[in-house]
Amino acid sequence: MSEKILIIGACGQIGSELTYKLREIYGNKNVIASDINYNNVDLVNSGTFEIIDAMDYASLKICCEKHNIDTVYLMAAILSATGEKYPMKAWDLNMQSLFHVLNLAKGKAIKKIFWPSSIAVFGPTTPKNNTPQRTVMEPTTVYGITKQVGERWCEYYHEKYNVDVRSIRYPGLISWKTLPGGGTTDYAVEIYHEALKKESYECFLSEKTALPMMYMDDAIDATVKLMTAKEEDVKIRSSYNLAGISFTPDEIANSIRKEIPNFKISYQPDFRQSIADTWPSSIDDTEAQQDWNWKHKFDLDAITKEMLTNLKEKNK
Ligand code: AKB
Repeated sequence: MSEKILIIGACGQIGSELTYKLREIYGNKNVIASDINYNNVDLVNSGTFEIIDAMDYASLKICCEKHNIDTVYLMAAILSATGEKYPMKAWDLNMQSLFHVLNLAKGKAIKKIFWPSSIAVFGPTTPKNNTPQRTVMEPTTVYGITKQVGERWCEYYHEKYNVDVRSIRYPGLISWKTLPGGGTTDYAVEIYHEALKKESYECFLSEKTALPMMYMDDAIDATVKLMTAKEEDVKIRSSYNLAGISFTPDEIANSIRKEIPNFKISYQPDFRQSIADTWPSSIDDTEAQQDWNWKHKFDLDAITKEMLTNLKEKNK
C-alpha cells in the first residue's frame, strides 16, 4: 500500500508546490491537502482538501485517523517579518502546531514528520559566510527563536521517543506559482512580478545585502530526497543546512536586465533590513550532500529565465 500523506498549510508558497509534487509521486488520492481557509482555489480544486487549524490538536488527530495518514508535512507557519508584528501569534502557531504533530507521532497516530526550519535560526553572532551546520545560534527574531527551539524539540522527540522527524533549514525560496507571505526574503519573488508589470522595483533591502536563496524546484527536490532517504542515513534530527545560491538585490537586478534591459531598481530599506543583517550570506551544506546526496541545480540566471518565462505565461 502506498504512503498516505497529509500536508498542513498546503495553500502557502511551499505547501502548494509540495502538494503538486507529492501527488505526482504518490498519486492524487494518497495526498491530502489542508489549510485554515480556501485561499488557493487551484490547489483546493486539485484533489482532496480539508479545512484544518494547525493549532487544533483534536481536528488534526481526527483527520489523520479518517485518512489513515502515515506522514505529515507541517508547512503552516508565521514567517520572519509578520512574526515581528505579531510575536505571540507567531510563537503560538509555530510552536503549538509542531508539538501537535510531534505528539501525534509519539502516540503512534502517524509514522513520519517533515517540519521546515530556516536560516532564521542563525543570528548576528553566527559566522556569516559559509555558515556551518553546527555553530553559534542566537536568533533575534521571534520566527528564528521558534525555529531554533523547534529544532531542539525535534531532536529531543527523536532521541527520547524514536519519532522519525526530518527537517531542512530553508533559505529564501523563489517561485512563480504561489506568492510568499510575510518573509524577509520575499523581495526576491516580488522583484520578478514588478519587473514584468512596470520594469522597475523599489526594494525593501539595501543594494549589497547578500542572502542564501534557492529556486523552489530545488527546495522541493531536497525535501523529497530527505523524506525518501533511508532512516539510518538521516543523521541530523534537528535540521539540515541547505545551500542553493547567494545573491544581493543588485545582483538579481543585473540578472533581470539580461532579459529586460530597461529594468530599474531603487532602494528603500525598512524594518526587514535589520532582520536580513543578522542572517548568513551563504551556507555550508556538506552534511546534506554527504548524508542524502543533495546538490542544487538552479543558478541565478537560470532562476531569472524560469521566473520571467513562467510568470509571462501565467499572466496571459
Ligand atoms: C523568511 O524570509 O522569513 C523566510 C525564511 C528565510 O525562512 N523566507
